[in-house]
Amino acid sequence: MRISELKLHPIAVADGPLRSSYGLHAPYALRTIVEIKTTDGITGISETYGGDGPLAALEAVRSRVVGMDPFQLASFWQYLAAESEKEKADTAGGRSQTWLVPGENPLDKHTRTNAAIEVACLDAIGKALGRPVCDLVGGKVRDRVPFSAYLFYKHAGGGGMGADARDDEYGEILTPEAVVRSCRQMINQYGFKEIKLKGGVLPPDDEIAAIKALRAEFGPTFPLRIDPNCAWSVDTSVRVGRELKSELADGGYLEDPCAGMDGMAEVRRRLLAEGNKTPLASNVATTCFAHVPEAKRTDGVQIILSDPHYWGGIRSQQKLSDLCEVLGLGMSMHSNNHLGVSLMTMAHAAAVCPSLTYACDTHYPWQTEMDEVVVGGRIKFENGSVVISDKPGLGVTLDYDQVARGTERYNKLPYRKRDDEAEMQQHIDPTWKRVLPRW
Ligand code: GKR
Ligand code: MG
Repeated sequence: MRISELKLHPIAVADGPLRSSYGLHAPYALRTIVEIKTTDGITGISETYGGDGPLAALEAVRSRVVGMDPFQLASFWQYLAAESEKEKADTAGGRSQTWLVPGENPLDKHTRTNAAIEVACLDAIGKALGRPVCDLVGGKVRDRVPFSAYLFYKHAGGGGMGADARDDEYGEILTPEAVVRSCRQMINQYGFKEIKLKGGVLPPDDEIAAIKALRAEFGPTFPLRIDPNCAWSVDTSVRVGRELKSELADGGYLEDPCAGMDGMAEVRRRLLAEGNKTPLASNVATTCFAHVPEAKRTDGVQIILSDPHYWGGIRSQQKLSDLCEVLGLGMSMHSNNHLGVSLMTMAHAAAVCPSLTYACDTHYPWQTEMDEVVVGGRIKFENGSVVISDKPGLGVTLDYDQVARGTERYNKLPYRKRDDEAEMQQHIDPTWKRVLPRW
């Protein structure tokens, strides 16, 4: 079996005006659907970040991918790793996501590209053999992958623009009452059993109040997390950790409260000194294998938030799971706006990682049926989990009409990258800047 064709479908997916410390989500999130065809007529698919950067990186490997045996994934990575080595000198700034969101960090380029090609190859192999992707890499350790209710502060609006605007399912969410209401709505619809609030948007006391309101409404059996994406200073992080000590206990965590591993390590030391064992999780300070030893050495991160899209793919995810087990670190999964192909990738990746013991993040509830590109429409959740079936590959195929609609939307857009700061200035406050720490 050889790869005979690589097709890249850039698409735009309606997205609501969600807030984070990065700024505001644009009316459309950008994604790329990757499709490979093999000489035996099999199609393999994957989904990755969108816009010019990720697309160019995929274009750059076209001649290496076409003609490749889809089983030869290790040598494909070897090739990309060598390319990455060559380019390293040109890249200023750190690898972390403190300033750059995933998809926009040039240092993620090779792991991101590897993941997109690896997953499409695994999907094709699975479809050729009639086996699910998880079976190709050792088999699943769980039949269902739990996801969490991922809550966001947001302005009114459901995403999209003009005649293509989506219904505003959740309405404006800027108060503790609205956070609780949106959570109830999401849990009723999807059955999630764990809750994460994207913070770093309102002053810390308002976000503390929101977490306390969630605890009051849902009780201690729903683990709670808050993630301000580095919006707080070390002092503020310690204060929030102190005030939310009981709410973040029992399966909860404090995620990337401040910028940098040293800051995270200081927060950890000061909380521990007070007898507060709330673990710190990160997808900002730790974004690649090279960050893991420092996370362990400094104790700045106790739970690594992986993501098959930029850690290198499903096999890298498994390596990370083993590493976390050896080092005594916890592991969960980060997300960005995505559709069903990514959801199934995340589910298969989580299903094969023994040490992934927390419910994974997903932005899926923020997207709608109108944008889904898989045949049969949106993936169903059962009691907050995605079921890993025996269907071949990722278990999904493309609805080409829907892909074409996504590409049509993409072609009409004036932007080709995610820029939450620019969106914030355009729609909310022309003077807004991403300042860290903000509080
Ligand atoms: O969608 O605004 C967002 C999130 O802030 C996302 O970009 C983050 O990467 O969900 C992510 C996180 O956990 O930090
Ligand atoms: Mg995070």
